[in-house]
Amino acid sequence: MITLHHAPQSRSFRILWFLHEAGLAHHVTYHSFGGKGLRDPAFLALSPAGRVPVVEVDDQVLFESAAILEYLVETRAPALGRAAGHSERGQYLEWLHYGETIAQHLAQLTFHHIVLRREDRSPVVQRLEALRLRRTLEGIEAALGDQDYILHGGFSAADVMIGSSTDLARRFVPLTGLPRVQAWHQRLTARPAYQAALAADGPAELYLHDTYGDARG
Ligand SMILES: N[C@@H](CCC(=O)N[C@@H](CS)C(=O)NCC(=O)O)C(=O)O
Repeated sequence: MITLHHAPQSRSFRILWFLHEAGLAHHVTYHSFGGKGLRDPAFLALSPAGRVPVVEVDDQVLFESAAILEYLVETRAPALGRAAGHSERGQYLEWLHYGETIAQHLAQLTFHHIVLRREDRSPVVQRLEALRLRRTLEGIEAALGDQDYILHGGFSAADVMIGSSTDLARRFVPLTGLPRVQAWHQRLTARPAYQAALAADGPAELYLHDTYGDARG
């Protein structure tokens, strides 16, 4: 049995969604960003920086979402990846890790719209990070071309990685002017596995509004 340490509306959704895509039996241990839970010594023993996701699998503990996805693809769901030697291997790895390029801006925007006290928030950071986040989505728009998914060969864990971050990005930047990203995002969120993961995400505690800042128009 795979155990996923998860917090709602966070990067661990990537793993939750993937587990449903791959049809892998799993147990979810829910954590909260409130309180000291993620800094508890017992949790720090699993995740050195006190972050989610963490996965317990095959008698090991794994952290870092892209590494976890790679491991699960390699050991249990090869059809959702591109193995070494595959013509799309390089692109697969690029987009798998691009999720963190998107997420770094999401983290800044989350701090400056939600987490920090109002007087500590920076409108400059809010504006700059929204522009930089938008730029990451423009990169996906250009790469999608006429494809249904980010790789020509079809749906993969790379779509899960960048799709999850794009889903959160909509809260800070509108997807207007990005028609391929919009269609791809709709395609992803209509997938039964995405919907099943959403139902298991747990109660929202971070993003209580649909949109913040620029995305409010
Ligand atoms: N690169 C890591 C980042 C993990 C990460 O920062 N997770 C956030 C949630 S999205 C977290 O656990 N934050 C808790 C904290 O900063 O205390 C990954 O992709 O797994």
